[in-house]
Amino acid sequence: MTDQSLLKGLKKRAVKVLKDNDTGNSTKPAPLLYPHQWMWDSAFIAIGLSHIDEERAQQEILSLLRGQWTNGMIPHIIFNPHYAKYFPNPAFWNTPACFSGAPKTVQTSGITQPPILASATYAVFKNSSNKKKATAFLKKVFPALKKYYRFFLTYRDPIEEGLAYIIHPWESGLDNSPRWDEVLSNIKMKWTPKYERVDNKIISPEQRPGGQEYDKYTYLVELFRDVNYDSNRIWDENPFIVQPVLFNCLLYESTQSLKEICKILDEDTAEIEQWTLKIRNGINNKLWDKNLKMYCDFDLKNNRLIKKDTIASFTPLYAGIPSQGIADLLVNTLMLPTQYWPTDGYPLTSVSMSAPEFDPKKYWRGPVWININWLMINGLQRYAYYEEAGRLIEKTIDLVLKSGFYEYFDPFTGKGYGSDKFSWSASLIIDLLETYGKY
Ligand code: 2M8
Repeated sequence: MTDQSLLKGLKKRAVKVLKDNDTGNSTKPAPLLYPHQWMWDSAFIAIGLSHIDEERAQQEILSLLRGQWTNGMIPHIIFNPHYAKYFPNPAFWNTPACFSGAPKTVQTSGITQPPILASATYAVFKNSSNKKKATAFLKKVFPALKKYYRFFLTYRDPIEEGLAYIIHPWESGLDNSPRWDEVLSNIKMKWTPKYERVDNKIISPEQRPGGQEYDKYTYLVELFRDVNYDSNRIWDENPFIVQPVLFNCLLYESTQSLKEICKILDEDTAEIEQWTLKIRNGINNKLWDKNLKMYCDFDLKNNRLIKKDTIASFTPLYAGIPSQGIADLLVNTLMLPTQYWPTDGYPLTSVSMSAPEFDPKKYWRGPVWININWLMINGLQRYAYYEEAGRLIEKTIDLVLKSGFYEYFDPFTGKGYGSDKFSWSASLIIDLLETYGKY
């Protein structure tokens, strides 16, 4: 067990990262690399903030809702007009000119991100000591939240399978994952986008996605802009339409949280309960591969399962989707020293160490991420793997004690990569320290 004074110091430093990245109403994910407000980052950030400043945690979520489109979508970036250096910038997305339902008061991107927001909102409520104020906060955000989740069932599940699809790797949150390699390499671009990257001037290019991937990312944004962000045309014309397991597990768990929020507010739960049932069946019926004994993503354009050994396949544990028997199988694989839990290093790798694509340095292709460890700690607890969850908490805390609040980490050496002072790393460490205080 780690020395208590070390942990106190760690918490202080984590709080400072969040304070330094605070831009007023919201928290940027990182000082230079990500200078705006990001959707799932802010959800993770609100969870950590809820332990240190309840009102500020609520504010983080309220700030995100400013960006909501009239169709219910909450965009993955809300731009801060004071920071210019990020690509693609607001002019590139050009959302208000292309889509009349985009907000007029803030500039946003035109895609969303993994929908963990309702679960974060519920956590903010549960962690609050002033329940009266926290209930008023829930009342305020509930209509927008419900509209956001209805967006997925309405616009992102046209064939009614109970599975939301994503339209861009950036929507997955796991942007450069090997899961998208084949879909991306099959995209025949009708033009070559012209643009200038900023990210690889701030961070060493070996830790960031390559030029070919960025061309495809940019090409897809141009395509959405050209069809005015119209859902039907994107469904017809976009070569990247994928139903990811991580995304749908967070969607599922959030509908459960939304149901709990309904109970607190005395709202009807019938519609939400239907969503929950549909999504659970969708994940178990379509994304579980019986032969491989693995949860996969589904590529709707090429009509096939994406069978890649990455950590996303284990996220159904977080949402409580698998039976105990299947959970036992998943946990067994997760802990193998040849797969996600290196013997002398730091778990969990984001891609299996046995996969040909595994790269311990590159963004979403092998390094350890704190948000993923946090999801898996919750998943292990959910299936009563308390000892394993405890070991993962200790290893995660050791990692940031050794290297600081980096964006991602080398699973063998613990070296930090990407941006230093990364907000969700700090925020989720605060949550782990507060929730599992004995560590
Ligand atoms: C990364 O994604 C952004 C694009 O959205 C980028 O690379 O510029 C991902 O790790 C994503 O999951 C994260 O939300 C974002 C901000 O931390 O950075």
